[in-house]
Amino acid sequence: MGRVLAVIIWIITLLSVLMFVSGKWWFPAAISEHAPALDRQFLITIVVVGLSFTAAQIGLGWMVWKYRDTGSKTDRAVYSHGSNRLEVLWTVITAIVFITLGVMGQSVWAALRLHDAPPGSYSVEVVAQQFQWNFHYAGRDTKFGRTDPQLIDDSALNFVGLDSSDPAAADDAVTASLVIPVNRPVELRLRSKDVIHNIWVPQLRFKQDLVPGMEIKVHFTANRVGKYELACAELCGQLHFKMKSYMLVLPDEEFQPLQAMPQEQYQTKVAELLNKYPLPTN
Ligand SMILES: [Cu+2]
Repeated sequence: MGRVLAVIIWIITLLSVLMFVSGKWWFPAAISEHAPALDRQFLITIVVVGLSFTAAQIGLGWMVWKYRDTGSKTDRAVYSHGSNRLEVLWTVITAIVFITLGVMGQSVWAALRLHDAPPGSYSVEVVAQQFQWNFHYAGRDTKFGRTDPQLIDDSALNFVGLDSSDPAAADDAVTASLVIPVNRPVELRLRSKDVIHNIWVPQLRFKQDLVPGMEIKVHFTANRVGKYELACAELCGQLHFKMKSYMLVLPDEEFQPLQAMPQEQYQTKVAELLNKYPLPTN
């Protein structure tokens, strides 16, 4: 029985490794400037973790094989207190490996979150709520109209609490899809009206929490035109699964005219563009 168990452990290990090595199940094609650095870091991490996993499982199988019950009456169990030296050694090695991986990866993560968006970035206010996305655009004047939580009225479709008496609000648009220009840095100002949500577009290699009471600023540059699925990646309530939308990355000739459109025309045009672009196939 001991031998069978050892072989099963080795087979499961081999199949698990093959799943990754085959490349059949992998990320979708990336569409952002920072993606290659992130993917490189991910690959390093998965190789290091994969090697440790394989070594540990081969060792486990070998122990199961070696110390299996052979039916011999003279084989007696030995009690061991363990080895402090070994415990310290593998804890220190593990700590060094994981801290090194963390330090190597933090520059990509921090560049998009802790540094200010580059000048000339296109800004979008994102207001998440159970269970929908609201994207607030500044319009032609590039100035966001004043918003006030007191003015939020979902029944009147004022989801972000836009103050219509503010002149800067006159050309603002609020839609359920994220529309951004290609090859230009985009800054998102993330807020939530109720619980923690998470904005995630796998192709962007970007994922960030939206926390009530905080405005979190992040930025990135999308470099491929198209339509991509956008999901809430934080279990935010019973209808969490419905909290999905699309991100449109548009070329200049389609993006610029949108900026000049009043809210109603803007919505119609966005719906048209959402129909025009197919979802990526890889
Ligand atoms: Cu959510």
